[in-house]
Amino acid sequence: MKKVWLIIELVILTAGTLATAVAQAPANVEDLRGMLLSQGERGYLVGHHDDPMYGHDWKFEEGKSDVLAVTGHYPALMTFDLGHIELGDAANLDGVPFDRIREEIKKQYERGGIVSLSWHADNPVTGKSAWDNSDSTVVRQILKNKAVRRKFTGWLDRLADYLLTIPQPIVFRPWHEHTGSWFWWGQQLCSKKEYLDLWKLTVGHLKKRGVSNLVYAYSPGIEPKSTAEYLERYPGDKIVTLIGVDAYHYNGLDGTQEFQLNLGRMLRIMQEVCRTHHVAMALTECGMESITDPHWFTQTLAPVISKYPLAYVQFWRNAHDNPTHFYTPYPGHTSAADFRQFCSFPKAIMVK
Ligand code: BMA
Repeated sequence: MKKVWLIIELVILTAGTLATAVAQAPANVEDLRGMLLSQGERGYLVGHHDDPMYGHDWKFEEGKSDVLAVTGHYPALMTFDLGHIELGDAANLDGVPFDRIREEIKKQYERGGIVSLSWHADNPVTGKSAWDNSDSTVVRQILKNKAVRRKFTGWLDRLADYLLTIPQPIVFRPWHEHTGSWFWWGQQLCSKKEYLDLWKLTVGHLKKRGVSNLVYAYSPGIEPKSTAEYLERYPGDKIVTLIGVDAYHYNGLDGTQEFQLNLGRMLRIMQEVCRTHHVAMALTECGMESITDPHWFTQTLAPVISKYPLAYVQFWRNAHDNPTHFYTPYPGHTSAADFRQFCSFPKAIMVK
């Protein structure tokens, strides 16, 4: 009998949690800001990059999602990347058409969810990718060299043209992981002032072009060791609404302790920042590639994040063309049951 009640209770709890997911998507940028700032008290939106675009072994199938297939629900946050919008391309750096991103944003808000966009912009000096860190004068040249500045503001115009076609309020997360030095805007590639001026140029230009549907996210990597280091290149509360961290679990089971220590330190730092700044906090990217630990979500990640008021937890993408590059399980994967459990925790928010 007891067992039966326990099962019924669990079913009610699970159904209740999932049914009370985000009831209504924010209608405008003020709603989104308000939602993010108070979201942490209610629980974290579960997020997945490129979720409805492709998965472990499929691509562009209407309504499909690996998260949906495993949990029965869509993630409440979907994230997409605008890399190559600056080139005037029809599809982004991972082959996802920008028209399709616009359509999926609309669908996600109809479900009651939200969207965040990142931008792996190419290197405007060398013409290579965002990861081309061969030249440490790129940001300076954007700011000081007339020809490069003209080229770059042209890129911002293309970004603005696209954003102006999106009516929904969006979390925009440019110049991310800048505390590392793998992107052309990274720590060793520009000075503090140059980095901050890059932000100002970006935000100012988009505003000038009439883009008014963005709240901005600041998302360092796990390099900062203190609040001061975390805030070293912080653009300020007037620009930023949400602070985060991009934290990945490397080295399989051997890397568990290191991941938990790094993530724990970053979350403590971010909570400290939230005490003195009017911002929300989130895990802006995370995951364990290939999820070789079948209990990673409930036993490695959950214990570290459980006591923090995170607005969202965003898992990276499940590539369709690289069988080991995935961060949420697909049906049949050894971590599927664990992820399902993680997504049914009372604090985890999904959408129908
Ligand atoms: C990286 C990898 C790449 C991808 C890039 C931009 O982390 O997933 O395969 O091209 O992000 O989305």
